[in-house]
Amino acid sequence: MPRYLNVALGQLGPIQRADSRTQVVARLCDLMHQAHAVGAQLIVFPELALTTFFPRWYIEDEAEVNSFFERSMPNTATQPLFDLGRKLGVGFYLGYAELAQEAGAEVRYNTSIMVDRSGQIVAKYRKVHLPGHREHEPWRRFQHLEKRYFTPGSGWGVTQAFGGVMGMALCNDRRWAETYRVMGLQGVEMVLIGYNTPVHNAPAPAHDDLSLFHNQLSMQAGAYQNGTWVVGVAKAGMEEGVDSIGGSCIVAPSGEVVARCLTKGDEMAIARCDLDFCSVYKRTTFDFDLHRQPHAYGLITERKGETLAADGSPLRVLSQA
Ligand code: CDT
Repeated sequence: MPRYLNVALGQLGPIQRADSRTQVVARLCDLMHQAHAVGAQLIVFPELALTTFFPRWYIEDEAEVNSFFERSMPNTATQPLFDLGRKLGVGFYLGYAELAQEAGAEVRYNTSIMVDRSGQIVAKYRKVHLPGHREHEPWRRFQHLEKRYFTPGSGWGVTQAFGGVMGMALCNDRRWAETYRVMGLQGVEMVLIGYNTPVHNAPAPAHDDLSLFHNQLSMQAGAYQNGTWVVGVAKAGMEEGVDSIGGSCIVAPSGEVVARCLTKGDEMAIARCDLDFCSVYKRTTFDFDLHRQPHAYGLITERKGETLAADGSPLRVLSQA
């Protein structure tokens, strides 16, 4: 008996700064209704799906920064989405900015949650790969201050939910092979990923024309090399003067795209995903137990990059004899 999961893309168009959370949640609920009408059991929403993508601004006032964060989940603004999901029997993935309390201090994370079909939060993920920069860089057309506003999360777990082995990642994580492989080693069958990706990349403007290609390339490679479904969902379009890519899609373990959004606005698309299709890849080409060679991969965890050790200290340069 195949394990089918009907998964919907819940792509959002732009959210402007003046838009209230109540307005945004109404849009999410509308997408959920559309998904339910065509048989979805799970809908995936973007990263930071409740507000505009605020890391584009350098904000000095801490209270103003915190106004983009959620102190609890669900909360008054998001409760209608949880209620609707429970009523319709549709689970969801939602990205938001989380203000956590840890040992009496506030810590900011870029977070996603997985909510099951009964409206219960069954997993939480905090973004590991925070892109961009920490200080104000006025030469840019707009900022990308995720390193300033967020603390990195600790890693990727997987969760038994929706009849399969589910994982989560957020935006920049999707470009890193390690993201998928750490979950692949835990048998992941579907990775849910929300993203906000400006078309323009200030340090590498020559890549702007390739931004949609790189988005899809990363998710297709991650899916194929780990024998997993990958569901990537954008917040797209012209938000506060910054254009972001769409291209939300569902990728099969074969690496093939089976569903894709066509616009840069609020849009729902759906695919029937057979979770058992993963095993064709996991038991053959990517049978990790049979074929991986961990003895050759030591540098992956020993080093941060070409010049730094994993702890960030400089690598010793060996003098040439
Ligand atoms: N949100 C996010 O992670 N966006 C990045 C933009 C990279 S340019 C600093 C991404 O990888 O899509």
